[in-house]
Amino acid sequence: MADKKNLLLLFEHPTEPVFMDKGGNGTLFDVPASYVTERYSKMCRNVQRRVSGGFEKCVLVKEIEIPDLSCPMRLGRSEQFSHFLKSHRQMASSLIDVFIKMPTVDELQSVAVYARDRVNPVLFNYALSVAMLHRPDTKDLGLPTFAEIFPDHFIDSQMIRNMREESFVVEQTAARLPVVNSVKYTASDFDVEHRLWYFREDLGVNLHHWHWHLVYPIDAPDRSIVDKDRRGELFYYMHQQIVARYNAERLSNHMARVQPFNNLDEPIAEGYFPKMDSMVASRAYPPRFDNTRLSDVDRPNNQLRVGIDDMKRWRERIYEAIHQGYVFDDNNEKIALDDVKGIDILGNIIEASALTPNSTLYGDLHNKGHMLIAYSHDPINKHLEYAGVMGDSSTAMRDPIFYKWHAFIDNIFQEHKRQLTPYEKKDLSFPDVRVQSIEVESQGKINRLTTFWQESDVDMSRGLDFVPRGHVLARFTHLQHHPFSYTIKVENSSEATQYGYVRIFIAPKMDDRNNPMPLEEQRLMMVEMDKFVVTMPPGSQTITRNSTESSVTIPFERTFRNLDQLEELENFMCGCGWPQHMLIPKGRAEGLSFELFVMVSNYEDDKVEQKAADCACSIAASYCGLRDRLYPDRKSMGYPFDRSIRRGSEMLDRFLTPNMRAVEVIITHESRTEKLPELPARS
Ligand code: CUO
Repeated sequence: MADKKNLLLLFEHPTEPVFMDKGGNGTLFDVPASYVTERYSKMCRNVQRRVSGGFEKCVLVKEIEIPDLSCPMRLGRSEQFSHFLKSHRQMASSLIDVFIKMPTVDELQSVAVYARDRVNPVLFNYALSVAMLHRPDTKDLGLPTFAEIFPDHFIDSQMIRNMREESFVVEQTAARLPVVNSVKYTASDFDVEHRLWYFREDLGVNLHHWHWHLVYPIDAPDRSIVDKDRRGELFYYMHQQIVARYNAERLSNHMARVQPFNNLDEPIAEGYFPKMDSMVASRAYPPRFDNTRLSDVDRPNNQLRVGIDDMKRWRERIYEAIHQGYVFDDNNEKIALDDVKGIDILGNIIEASALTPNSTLYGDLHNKGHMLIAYSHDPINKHLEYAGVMGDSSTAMRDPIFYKWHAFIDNIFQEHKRQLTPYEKKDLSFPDVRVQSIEVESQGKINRLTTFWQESDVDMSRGLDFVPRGHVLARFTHLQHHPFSYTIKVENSSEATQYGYVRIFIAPKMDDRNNPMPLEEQRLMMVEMDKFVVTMPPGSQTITRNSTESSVTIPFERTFRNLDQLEELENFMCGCGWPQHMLIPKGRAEGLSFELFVMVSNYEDDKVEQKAADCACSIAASYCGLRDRLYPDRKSMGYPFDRSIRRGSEMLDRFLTPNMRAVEVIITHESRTEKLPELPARS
């Protein structure tokens, strides 16, 4: 019986032949001769002897009858894979199906070894990841972070070159120096949008987005892989939160909120030059020049044909459905867009996932939008160029247009939310429970938070192909904040113990013109910080909670980590989650005013009956849900700010019921970098 952990080795060194050593300790797959590709069939054993320097561990690979892989093999090994492309999703689905149907880990390992050198490496990674995540016998494995396997999706080409040089020249791993990621390398200060480099190009932010789309595939061979609890709603909410967070960063940088990309005929003012080379495609990610206009895309090689008229038609039909309050399914039956399920249905329609009730009528608005933008530099493949960064979930968030695009998408969702009856006081109150006070404390200061820059390292060695083995660290500079804690004083004036759901949000106090922000605007900028259950015996009590416990984030070590130090039980869904180091906005040097909002709602009304967790992973549920379980909150995502505000509560203080409280918090940015300790001199 194969050790299932060996499957993880198949992710490493993704473009090297499968028979090369893996795991950094000379582990070799004993590949059956019939599995070796023709190119290497005669030299495989010699190469193994040469590269391994006497291998320490040999993984036996069972020879089986290989299922038909012709569908996933249609995508060339050095082409670019995108899950936003339907044709690529079909290929991935077919491979996921093969992997999932293998009856044992032995057979899964066998077919994966065979497929690895024959299908596109990124497609292989995606399909094997999805399959392992959903197979009962592999889902407890902690998969390697995508950035460690495909560093080219996260760092500039200069850095990859420097890491290769370091690996090649410095034989002793301990003597290798980290390769430093240049800060602010994608544009000059002449580009105003570049002030947001630290958000758009952050490793953890991009990893979160890639991971989310892996956990929630658009399409899969088995509907249950796509049909997760409130999946459409989570698509809406997670992306709405990204836009809200981005807007808080824009205000921190004295910039107006992002303008939605409403007019598809209008040129895209913001260009983006990624300065990254794809290791798989051996090509640079194409740039997009300032003021590029979208054009109809017709790329037969990608089986992609979509016009701007298609997009407008889909958008109008979706708006019409929202205003009518129902959509039509494939059988022309009406499905109501009601208060509870409406947003979930719309999420599946707009994204559009395989759960859309009618893809003919409502099309594929969001995914095709990504591809229209991603191919705007070469819409008819005249220059044989690949997609720009918008074509891939691991790179899309680098580009300023991502936020304009998703602000446009969010506007559609918000139009639906505006049709719903605003929450009345009775929908928001929790009788007998009063929040008496709230404060945050950090470094001995009350209601003052501080951000700064920090350096951190990630070992990228397993993603570097065709170079000598051993650790190679990439050093990133990223935003960081001092940890903080909330202190919430609550009074339960009833005579029974009550259970509360504490919901914490933060939003800027003033708008881009420095005017106090009406709640109807501010609610769209409310960023979820945490959500947790508390037990409240009768009387007053003090609740404390640390920022590191947030239900939105994954711990810092999950982003900047060393694979070797991971606990084995860490599970894959835990990789999904907003990075802890980006929990709060940057703020300003002189301080920027935010409102911290706390609500304690009645957990008896909010709780969801569900089976007990079968794994330790229950973090970051707010944006990522819980694996194999229901979303742990019966309320609509974003509650209580997901609907228009009731009349008479135009500003936050008038919205508050006794079970809510808000306090001003100032976020100050210190422009200093917390460096890592000095490194030993190179020997
Ligand atoms: Cu996550 Cu547009 O869906 O990027």
